[in-house]
Amino acid sequence: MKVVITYGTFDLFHVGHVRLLKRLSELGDKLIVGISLDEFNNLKGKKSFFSYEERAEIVNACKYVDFVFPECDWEQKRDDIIKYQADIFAMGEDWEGKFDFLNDICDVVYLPRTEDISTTEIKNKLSEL
Ligand code: C2G
Repeated sequence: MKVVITYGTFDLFHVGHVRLLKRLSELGDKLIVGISLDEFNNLKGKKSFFSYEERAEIVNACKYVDFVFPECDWEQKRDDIIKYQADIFAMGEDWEGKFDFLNDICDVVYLPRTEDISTTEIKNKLSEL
């Protein structure tokens, strides 16, 4: 059973998120996703439109995802990988290199992002309506 782990805010769930989760699910047998708590988003300098609970419910409803859990801080990844026995840690390539320090306990993979869509762009376009 190959377990893939990833993390994100996943606010205003869009095709960029779906396509990434689909590709991640194809890397293994089980995909687990850490969803950023609202408090952690504040640390990331992000304010999400949907609450943690709503974002977790939406991502958990995605057919490519097997399990979601809270992402509370930057430091929990190593413990999570061990706790969930993850074989692959994967993120979109905007994080390229940022998590290579985890490669002593799992494979670290960065996948191409989907161009021309992001939560920020959606918010900007909506504000112009
Ligand atoms: N993503 C993507 N294509 C897009 C937008 C996002 O592939 N057009 C990917 C990102 O690369 C990331 C995932 O979708 O791997 C989630 O993106 P965000 O919700 O923006 O997550 P982020 O704020 O980057 O939080 O500890 C890691 C952080 O929690 C990641």
